[in-house]
Amino acid sequence: MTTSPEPLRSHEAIAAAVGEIVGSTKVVDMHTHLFAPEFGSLNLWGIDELLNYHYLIAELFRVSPIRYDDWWAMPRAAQADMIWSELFVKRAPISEAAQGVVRVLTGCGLDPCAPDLTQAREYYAAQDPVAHAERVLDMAGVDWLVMTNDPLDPDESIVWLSGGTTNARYRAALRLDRILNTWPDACSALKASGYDVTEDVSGDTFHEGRRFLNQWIERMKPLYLAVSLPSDFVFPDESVRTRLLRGIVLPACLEHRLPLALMIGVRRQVNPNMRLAGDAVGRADIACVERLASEYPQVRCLITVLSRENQHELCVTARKFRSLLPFGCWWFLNNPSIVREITQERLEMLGATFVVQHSDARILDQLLYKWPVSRKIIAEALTETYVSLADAGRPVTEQDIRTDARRLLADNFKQWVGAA
Ligand code: FIX
Ligand code: ZN
Repeated sequence: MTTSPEPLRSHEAIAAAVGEIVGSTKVVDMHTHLFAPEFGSLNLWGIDELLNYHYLIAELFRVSPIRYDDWWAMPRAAQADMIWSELFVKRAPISEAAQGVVRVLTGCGLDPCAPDLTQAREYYAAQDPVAHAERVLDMAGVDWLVMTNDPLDPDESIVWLSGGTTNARYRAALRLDRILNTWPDACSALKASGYDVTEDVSGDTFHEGRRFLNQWIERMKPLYLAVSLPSDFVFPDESVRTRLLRGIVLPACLEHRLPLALMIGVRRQVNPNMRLAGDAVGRADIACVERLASEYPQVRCLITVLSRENQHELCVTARKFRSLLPFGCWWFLNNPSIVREITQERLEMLGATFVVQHSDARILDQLLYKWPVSRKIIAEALTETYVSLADAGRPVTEQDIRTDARRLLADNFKQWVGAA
């Protein structure tokens, strides 16, 4: 594609160029819960999975009086039928997650007003999983993506032990939640696999924990280590988590030159009846991130925070520590109104030195709505930014826009993790 060196003179010209460039720039989706086709049943796709997304399950419980136990006892197809009936047929599907399903259906030429799922099921039954995955990634403009890989998940570890994936469009991120958030469980699992660790983090625990991580880093070749942390996360303190961070995780990051992704602000299982849909949000203390960044300036951290109220503080903290790379609008923040606000704020405070968005997709086909929706808002925020710059007297060219779009959608992350 040729890029004109001429300054863009009007609001309309800037908006058109930004829309075209942001719409066509290939994305690296740096945090998803997707799996390559080799992972078999962990690779979720198709209409039944789309409807059983935990965002939509939460919305079902708002409109249906069904008892939680009755819901979880239902077969998956019947659950999908019920979500379709309640959220798409009886009501206009206006929420962001529901609109997403509508976008996927219309994008595939399917009827979003269908009375049931017959047509959609027939369509998906005719797809080959590998070819479908390639096509979805191409249609969404996703160059490649990063999975979330838990070495202590038995279903997943079996696949890694037999070779993992050779698909270059799916890269690994080694997830540390079980180790850093539920150490007693992780400790039992490690012991059962022959690692000499103790629940009170004594003896050889650090050495053995490092041995475990070294083996899984070798096996998965992750681009980064990752953990989600509660809103009451404190660093440093006397907790097991701080000891494991200092004794195992941060040294592993330093030794292997791997970034650490910190996703802070979740309050897990405030309603356990809702299972995966039962997590909530809380405001975190960003001073903990400052202390971690001060103590470990060599560890490059990817960082996202779940509370809207923490976003401004995160920008300020990133301005103070070059080892921090803010990323994405996570989970409850991934709604157009909030993505717009956060993206604008980050552009104003950080320029193009952050990762503008990740999809967090759990179902492959979600890429077909999450990315187009995000791209549109990112384009609007960038247009406003460049119009203001032009207004200040610095003309903007297509080359400026192309470079920034690449940085925000792919290059900043690639550089951070050292990916070619
Ligand atoms: O911890 C995470 O990575 C979260 O993104 C998920 O656990 C969460 O359930 C989710 O799907 C958010 O979009
Ligand atoms: Zn996630």
